[in-house]
Amino acid sequence: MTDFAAIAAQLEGQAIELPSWAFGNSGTRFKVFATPGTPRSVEEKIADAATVHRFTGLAPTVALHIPWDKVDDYPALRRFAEEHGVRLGTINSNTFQDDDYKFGALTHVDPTIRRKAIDHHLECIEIMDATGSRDLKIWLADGSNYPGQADLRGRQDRLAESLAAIYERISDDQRLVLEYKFFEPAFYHTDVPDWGTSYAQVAALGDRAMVCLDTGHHAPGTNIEFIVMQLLRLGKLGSFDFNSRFYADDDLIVGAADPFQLFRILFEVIRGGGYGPANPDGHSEVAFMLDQCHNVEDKIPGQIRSVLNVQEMTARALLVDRAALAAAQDAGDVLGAHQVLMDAFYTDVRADLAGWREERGLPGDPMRAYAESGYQAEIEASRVGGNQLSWT
Ligand code: LRH
Ligand code: MN
Ligand code: MN
Repeated sequence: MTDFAAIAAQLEGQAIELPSWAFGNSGTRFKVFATPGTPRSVEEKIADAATVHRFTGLAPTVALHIPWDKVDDYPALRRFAEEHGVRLGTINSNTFQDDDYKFGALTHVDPTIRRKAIDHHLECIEIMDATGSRDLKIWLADGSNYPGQADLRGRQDRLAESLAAIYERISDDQRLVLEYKFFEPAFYHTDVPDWGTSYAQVAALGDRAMVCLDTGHHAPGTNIEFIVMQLLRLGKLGSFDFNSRFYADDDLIVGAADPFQLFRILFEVIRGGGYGPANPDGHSEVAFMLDQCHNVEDKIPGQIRSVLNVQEMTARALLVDRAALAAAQDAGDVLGAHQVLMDAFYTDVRADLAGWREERGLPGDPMRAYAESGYQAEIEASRVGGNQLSWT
């Protein structure tokens, strides 16, 4: 058996959730470039996400962001998704685009604003009930810009109270995941800046509250795989928002900026039992999601490239000879242990993965198959009237 054949079964059933907002137009604060064929409705975003799944077999669910993806009839949206071969996934709340939240949402000093923010989350949970979604993802823009502006401790206490009010409404088959980010839009302090704060807050809530790790939300040089290890060790790594960054929260294609970092992260997920149902030591399956924007490239191939990058690095991380690694580590063989890891990282799995896909009735080269499918030309020609959706 080749090395790849030995790990092939563990690739079965890998699922990477797509963000609906990746299909909308996005940009920087300088300019949003409109891409022809961009969806004009939530349904068109879901149809595009379903297309990514059809070409890769890797993306069976699509995350919604409320209110960006607000509709009148969620059961109908759920049916629409299922008819297109995908399911609705994580519901992302949004308390960062309302004037009332200028000085905070779940942490605000004014109880009426806090109540409004809590109620928004309760509405998200009702949507989850209708869509069949498991996860409520909370990311807060709460923070301050100037030392002295806010009572840091008071805000943390109010956050705990608000989260408890939301968690109370989460049902047994649902989870709350709290995402952290070290800066932006606030620049002096952020109320959930790091994994430790997110961990402290979710640990106080209960078993169904977990941490969401967005790979773009750390200071440069942060050892993200260490955080992955620690959260898995504590049983609190709920999900990933995958993307890559060169400078700040760039939201570029995962694995584009630093494929080796993606490999190291995935190795710790596997090592820590967080990877997939096929993992015999799996104690908690960590949700893989993308959180990306495609500002200058076409969005659907951008998403196809992204899920393929995750699959490729997962395969390489599965190839690590863990017995040899442990033996070298125990023997204090520094360079031997390092080499075991690097041997797996440098293994080119692309041809094997192409064969693996073909065996499953998928295109061996999904990027090429999409380019040749005519789908892009079709959406560019047909999506002409109405408003193309932007990220926000
Ligand atoms: C914040 C964030 C969070 C939001 C998304 C649009 O930077 O990563 O996950 O929901 O961007
Ligand atoms: Mn995110
Ligand atoms: Mn982000």
